[in-house]
Amino acid sequence: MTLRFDRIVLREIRLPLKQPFRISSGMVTERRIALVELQHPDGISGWGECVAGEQPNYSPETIDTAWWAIRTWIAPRVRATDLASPNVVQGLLARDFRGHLMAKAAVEMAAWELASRLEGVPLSRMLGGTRDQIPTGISLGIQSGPEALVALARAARADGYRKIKMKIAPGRDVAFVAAVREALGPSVPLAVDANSAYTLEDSAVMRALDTLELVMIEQPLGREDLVRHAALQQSLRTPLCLDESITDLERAEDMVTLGSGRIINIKPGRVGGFGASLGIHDYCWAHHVPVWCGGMLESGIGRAHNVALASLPNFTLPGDLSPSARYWERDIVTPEWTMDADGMVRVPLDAPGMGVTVDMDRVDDLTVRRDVIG
Ligand code: OSB
Ligand code: MG
Repeated sequence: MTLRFDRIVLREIRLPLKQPFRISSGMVTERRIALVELQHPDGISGWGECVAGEQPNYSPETIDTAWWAIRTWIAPRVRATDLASPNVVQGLLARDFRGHLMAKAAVEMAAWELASRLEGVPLSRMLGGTRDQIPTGISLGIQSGPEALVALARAARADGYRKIKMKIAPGRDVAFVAAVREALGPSVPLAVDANSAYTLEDSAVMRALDTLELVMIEQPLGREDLVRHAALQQSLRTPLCLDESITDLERAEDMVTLGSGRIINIKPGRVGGFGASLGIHDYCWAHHVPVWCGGMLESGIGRAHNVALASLPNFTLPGDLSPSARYWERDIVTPEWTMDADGMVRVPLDAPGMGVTVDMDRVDDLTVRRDVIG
């Protein structure tokens, strides 16, 4: 069946988090999530989720800029057109059209999901995935004090998580992370994520973190910065991992050329979708740079896309792919996402597409805005 979609339904849902999530640049208590449904003329839908937040504190995009971009520029380029494969969508959305990568990704990834349903294959396998389960890590938000963080880290370990990442900010860093290292012992994989809260002036903090045997320090410096990250990496034993700074394949190439980091957190929603993610994955594999799949507090739809991507062979570090119950009282897909006692999330391989069903009653209940294009 030809890949095409004549109608796009945009929905905004509000999904309250069980616990507020704080990073160095802001806090979220309720997610405002834009969902994309691409409708094929034969009645089959492909689903996507936009990872843009409510505030421009992680990237310049927000749910509202993404909504506008999808309506105004993205939909007219790809709707009601026969597409040779989902691979062409990235190119169609790139020509003379800068930025808006999260908005583009929501539609691009929905096109892949639709294509995998039309072809009758699991999304994971359409992307080139080879694994059937993914080792999973947790990302813990900034807490009021070291004791609170230690308690959460202990609980995460007991749940089976394979990696514990802690958000840090100036003043809430070394003492917090050292307390967790002390409490959990030397062999537990720990990481930190600064979301760009530091500068090269903070070398004392970085040197102290460097003694804590971390798997990585994620995005310590500015989101557009590769030069200073290279200088910092030179001075540390701990690998730097870049998240915000890697917006496309060329930025990944620059990271390797400059030595700005040794690991990449690929979030398909950040880089414009699966096409760019596959390019970054393959490049990193060829250059012996491990990658892992980060999260953006997605609902079960975004989670499905991330799990499918994380099944590719060079995703060798645990992904931030916590199960549904960690975030929500009730997710918007069935079955909900779960993790076993060994910290593994199963890749759904017994059905075409993303492998979970959108709970339309639940989505309807949560929808606060709806827009139909076409
Ligand atoms: O930097 O990885 C990040 C959430 C919001 C914004 C940025 C980040 C995060 C996370 C959440 O770490 C990970 C998850 O989805 O569980
Ligand atoms: Mg990050």
